[in-house]
Amino acid sequence: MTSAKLPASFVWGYATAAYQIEGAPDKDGREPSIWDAFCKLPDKIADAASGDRATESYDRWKEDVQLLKSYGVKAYRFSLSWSRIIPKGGRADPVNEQGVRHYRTLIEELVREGITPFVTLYHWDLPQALDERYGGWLNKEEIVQDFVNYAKVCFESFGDLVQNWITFNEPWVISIMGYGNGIFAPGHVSNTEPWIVSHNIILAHANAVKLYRDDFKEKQSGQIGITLDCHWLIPYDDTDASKEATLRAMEFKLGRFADPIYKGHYPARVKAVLGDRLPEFTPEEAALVQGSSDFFGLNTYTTHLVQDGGEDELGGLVKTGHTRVDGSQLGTQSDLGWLQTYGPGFRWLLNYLWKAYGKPVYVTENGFPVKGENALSAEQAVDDTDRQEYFREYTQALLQAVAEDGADVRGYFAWSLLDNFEWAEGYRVRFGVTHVDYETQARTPKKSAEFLSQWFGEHIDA
Ligand code: PNW
Repeated sequence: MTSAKLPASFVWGYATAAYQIEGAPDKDGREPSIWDAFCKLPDKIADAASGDRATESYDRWKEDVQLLKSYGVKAYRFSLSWSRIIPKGGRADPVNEQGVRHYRTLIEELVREGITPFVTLYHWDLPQALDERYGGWLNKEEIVQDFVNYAKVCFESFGDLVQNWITFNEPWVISIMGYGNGIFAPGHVSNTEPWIVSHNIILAHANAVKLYRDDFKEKQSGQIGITLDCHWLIPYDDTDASKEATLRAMEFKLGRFADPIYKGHYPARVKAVLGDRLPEFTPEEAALVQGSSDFFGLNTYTTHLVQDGGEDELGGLVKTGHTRVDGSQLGTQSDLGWLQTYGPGFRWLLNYLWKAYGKPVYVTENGFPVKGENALSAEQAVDDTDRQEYFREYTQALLQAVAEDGADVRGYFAWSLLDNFEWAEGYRVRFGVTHVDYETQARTPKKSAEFLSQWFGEHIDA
C-alpha cells in the first residue's frame, strides 16, 4: 500500500461513445452509420438489439452532465457521430448545422460545469454512405481525405472549447473485428483487408494530426493523439516458444499501430508473418506518421497468458487465456470471456508503454462487466462487488505505476458512465457505474461510482 498521491493536474472521469449511448438515429438530420446497417443484419447482435434507443443520451444529455457532476469528475470522454455532423460523410457533402449545434451545446454545458471534454472523432460509426460509395476504410485515396475534412469541421466547430482530441478509438478492433472476423460492422471476413484498413486508418490519423498542428494547435492550445487497445500479456510458461509468442502477440495487438506512430515503422514479427499482405509506407508517409500522437491513449481491461500455436493469423498465431499452468485463474471472471481482473498486469502495462514509447499516457478506458448482472434488478445491480473490487485493484496499480515506478500517466477514464449498447452483445453485458433501466431510462448510481469518486477525491493532490 502506498500513501502517495497523484499530481493535482491528474484528470479522471468516465468514457462513452456516440453509438452506444445516443439513440435518436434519425433526429436533426442524422443519417445511418455502418453500425445502424450492421444491426439490421440477422444474427449479428444479441437479441437483435440496436442503438436505436440506447440510453437516449442525445435527448438526455443534460441529465448525463448532471450525473457526471454528481460524481465529481474532472473530465468526460465521449465521441462525435460523423453522420450527425456530415450525414453523408464526404468532403463534398454538406455539413449538418443541427448536428454541430447539438455537440456545441453539450460541450458548452460541460465547460460551464468545470468538466474538461476529451473528444474522440471516430468510435467506429463510419457514415454508411461512405461504405456504399467507395468501400469506406478500404479506399485509401478517398477515406483519408474525407476523414481529414471531417476532422477539420470538428476542429473549426469545437476547437475553441476542446483542448483534448483523440482521432481514433482502437484501430485494432476496427480492423480485426470489423474486417477480419466480421463480428463488428461492417462484418467482413478476410485475411487481407484488416492490414489495408489499419494502414489507411494510420494515414488518416496522421493527416488529421498534421492539419491540427499546422492550422489549429497554436491558437487553440490543445493536444491530439490516438487511443490504442492492449491487454498486458504474459508468457503462459517459461518456454522460449511462449516468450516468443508473447512478443509476437504484443506486436500484432499493439506494435502494429504504436510502432509506426511512435517509431515510424511496422514491427518485424508482423512483417514476417504477413509478408506482402502488409502495406508499406512511402518514406514521406512514414515521416508523417512518426511522432503523430502527442500522448498515448490506452484502453485496457485485462491480462492474457500467451502460448505459441493455433491457426489465428489475425492475432499472430498464438493462443490466449486466463488459466495458469497449474490450473488456477488469473483473476475474477467477468461477463465476457476475454476479461478477468488482474491489477498487477495494469501496472506492468503502464510501465511498459511509458518506457517503450516515451509519451504521457492517458488511460481512456478501463472497466468491468459483472458476471450475470443483467439478470439483476436495479436494487440488486447497485451492489456491484466485483466491479468495486476491480476498480480497487486497478486504481491501486495506477497509483503504484505513477508514484512508485515513475510512469507518466496523466489521466484515467473508467468505462463506462452508463450501462449502454455493448456492440455485438447488445444490452446483455453491462459496464456502467450507473445502472440504466432500458424501459424507463432511469439512471441509478452503483456502488462502484461511489468508490471511484471517493478514491480519486482522496488520491489526487489538492
Ligand atoms: C472497447 N477485445 O472495445 C470499446 O472501446 C468500447 O466501445 C467497448 O464498449 C468496451 O471496450 C467494452 O468492450 C473492446 O476483444 C472490444 O479485446 C473488444 C476488445 C477490446 C476492447
